[in-house]
Amino acid sequence: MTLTRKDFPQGFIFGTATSSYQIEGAASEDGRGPSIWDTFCREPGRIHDGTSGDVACDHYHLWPEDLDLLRELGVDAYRFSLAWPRIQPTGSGAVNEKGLDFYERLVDGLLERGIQPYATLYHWDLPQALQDIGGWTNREVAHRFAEYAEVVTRRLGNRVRSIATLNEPWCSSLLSYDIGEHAPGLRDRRLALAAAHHLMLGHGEAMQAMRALNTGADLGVVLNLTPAYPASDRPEDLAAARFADGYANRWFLDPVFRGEYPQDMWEAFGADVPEVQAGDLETIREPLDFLGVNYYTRSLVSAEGTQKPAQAQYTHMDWEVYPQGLSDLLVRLNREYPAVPIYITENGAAYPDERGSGETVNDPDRLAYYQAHLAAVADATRQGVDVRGYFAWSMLDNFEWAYGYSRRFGLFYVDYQTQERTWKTSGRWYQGLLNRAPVAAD
Ligand code: GBH
Repeated sequence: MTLTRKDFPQGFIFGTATSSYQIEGAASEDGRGPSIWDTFCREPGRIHDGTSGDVACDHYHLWPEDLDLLRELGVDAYRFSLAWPRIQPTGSGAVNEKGLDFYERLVDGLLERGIQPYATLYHWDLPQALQDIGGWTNREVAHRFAEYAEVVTRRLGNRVRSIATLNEPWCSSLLSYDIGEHAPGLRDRRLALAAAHHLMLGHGEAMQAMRALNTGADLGVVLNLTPAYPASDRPEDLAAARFADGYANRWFLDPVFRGEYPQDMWEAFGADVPEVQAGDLETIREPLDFLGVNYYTRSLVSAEGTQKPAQAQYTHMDWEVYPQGLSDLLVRLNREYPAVPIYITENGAAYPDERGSGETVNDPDRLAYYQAHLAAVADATRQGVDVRGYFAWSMLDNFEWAYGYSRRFGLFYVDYQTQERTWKTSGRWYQGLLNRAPVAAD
């Protein structure tokens, strides 16, 4: 069964996504201040291949060519993030106009090419100066974030189709302060839950500040959701799966949609729970125009720990390929939370692509991953879930955080020596789905 646009609702948006630190490079150009990822990458042992985003895909310079590739790909929309330290090098106060100008050129460049800009304000590159006062564990940073959101929205709000506040607050809090895999690399659950609360508070305050500007851009937040399945129906496995779901998903979904933390998790976290001030949860519950969902895999949980089914397929990240998890997740969101338009803001897979001698990089596994997950999205829409669009992660191979350049997610292969971009078969397939004839190179 070949997928076509007709399998999706009228007006469904197809796009692809990137983030600032992962592709831009130009880490100290035009007044950009240091971010926590610049710092983290310099700490020995943090990044598996010892690299950083200093150069990355050099998109800061190559953006016009990259936007031409997007046009050739035929996407309706492009999701990118803005680097806060380009716009406010120390995270507060005066605006660095050169930084904001870059994003203005990018947005105008997209519009000129008929591509709708979907902006994300925060994809993890916190100004280092704000980490120096405690980062997201400091409530003050939430207020700084709302000011930054206002600055960006004043300039670009009337030209972008959509603004997401945060990308994956789970990663910026629990993965960064509890698990310690991302910047700033701490292992302290109490700090992690404080960070999570202030991230969500910053999201809510930013929503309110942006709402007041009335620009017409859709406003929302992007969550990474990892559905947790119990390995069996033993009560202890069910309980473990419920905890995993609370830790990964409900800790963020419940405050945003219900204005409350999940009771079972609040009890399980005991003394580590955050300080919640009067009014915080009301702010966090500010109504959304959309929810962005990033989906990569599921978890299969038993009381003994996470299981890896032997029959399953795994990507280069060692994440199980489980497309059913995406349709299950969407149906569940629709059933358990208030209806809101949903975008799949990221979905994709890493595979160890090798650049051969041919014109195209052959990546059948990634292509199959996209086909299966897009079919799962189409299936969810037939079950009544209001999914408005899908963004493939990622447009380009890029700096994959703790994995450096050792993991490739792109529709386009990037040769980091030459910065040459090469089409992958998955990119050609996506182009075909989008129903534009391949354009001959000129
Ligand atoms: C996204 O994070 C990021 O937004 C993006 O920048 C990044 O490049 C992309 O994914 C690929 O990593 O960790 O084994 O328990 C996704 C982060 C991935 C975190 C799946 C939870 C669950 C599997 N999520 N992960 S596991």
